[in-house]
Amino acid sequence: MRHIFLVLSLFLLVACQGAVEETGSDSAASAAIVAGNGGLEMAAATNTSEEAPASPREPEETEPREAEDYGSAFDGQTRVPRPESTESWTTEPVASDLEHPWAIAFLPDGTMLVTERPGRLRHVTRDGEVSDPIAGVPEVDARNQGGLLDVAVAPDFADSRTVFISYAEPREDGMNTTAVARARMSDDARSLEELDVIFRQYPDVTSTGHYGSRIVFQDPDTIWIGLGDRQGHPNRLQAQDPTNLIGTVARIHTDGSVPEDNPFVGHADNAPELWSWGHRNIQAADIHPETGALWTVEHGPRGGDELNRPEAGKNYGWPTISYGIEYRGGPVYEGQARQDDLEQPVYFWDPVLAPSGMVFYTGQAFPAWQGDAFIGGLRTERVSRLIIEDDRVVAEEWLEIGERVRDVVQGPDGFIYLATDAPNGGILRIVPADG
Ligand SMILES: [Ca+2]
Repeated sequence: MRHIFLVLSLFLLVACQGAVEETGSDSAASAAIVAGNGGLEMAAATNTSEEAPASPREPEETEPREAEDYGSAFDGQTRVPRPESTESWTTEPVASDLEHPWAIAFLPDGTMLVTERPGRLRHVTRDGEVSDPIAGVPEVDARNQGGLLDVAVAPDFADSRTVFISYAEPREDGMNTTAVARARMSDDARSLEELDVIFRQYPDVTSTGHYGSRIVFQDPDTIWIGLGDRQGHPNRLQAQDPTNLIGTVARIHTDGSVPEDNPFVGHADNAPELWSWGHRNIQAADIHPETGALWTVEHGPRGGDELNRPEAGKNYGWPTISYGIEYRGGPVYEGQARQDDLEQPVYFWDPVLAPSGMVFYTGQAFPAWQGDAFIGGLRTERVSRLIIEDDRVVAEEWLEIGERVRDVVQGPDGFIYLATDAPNGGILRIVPADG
């Protein structure tokens, strides 16, 4: 009886942690209220450069840190100054009535594919007209953080009509995993054809959190997949075990095969798909437009969200080291933020963003933003703009959106498109403000 009680308590603890983490709130109920506020009726967020701060070298962040004692490993690893000037911008609605949209991907004709977490993929026109659900999406485990997650369009889509989706896949015995499937989009964009599951994180676990799952292309034949630690003790301890794919970045070819130059190919028991390890929950990733390097952003513990530039075969430390504290309070295991043989993040947020979605901006609509990283915030309801020089963050600006931001992508028009996370969410875009 006592055993059952303990198991139940642990389950409830983990479940509550999942609900709290993405809101950064002590109350899951208040999160539901905030989420219910979504929709397009809210006034558009606007900022103009005339409102530039009086003291431009002050950090934008003024809230106290969760773990002040941890300091940082180098200057500029957290709370960098805000930039001195910015573009004038505003937001405008593109599409509405989407249930927890998770990802946006543009097709070559300027229309979009959008996932809704409960398990629907939709086609959205440039005018914001939303299609019926596209047929052929596999069954998903849509409990808690799970469901249909990322969508990515192959660089050769114009010829191949190939798309990729990631999702929480139900497995045997009540378990699940993060899967990636490749499919052909029918000519009328109404159904997925020839669907093939090319990747599964292993092992399967019993959890409904930390699926990660952003897909990015290194080249037309190779993708990186940012994964999660499947949340809570003991799952997350496996992020320090390189024989599995818990808490990793995986790298595979688009046919599902393993690239021969992956760091652990031929290394005894280590997972051949593994690119980097020791990650907590990667929900944002993009390729740097000049260096071609992979950058990722992961949900950390309370005060430990991280920006990383994952390199082949390296260990990014979770949960052995981390900034921040447990969501329930108290240190993460030994309470260490640094260790010589483990990698430091390029940057971390304390307090957290609850990050999701990332793009390096290369468009013409905002010339002053070219080369900067834009990262979505769920808890913070903002987009964080990072100015990066020589692989270090030198300035951070907050674009206050006023809705939970789940994905951030650049449109072919150079505008920045956002998926807003709510039961009645939608797509917004950031456009230049008049004048
Ligand atoms: Ca780390």
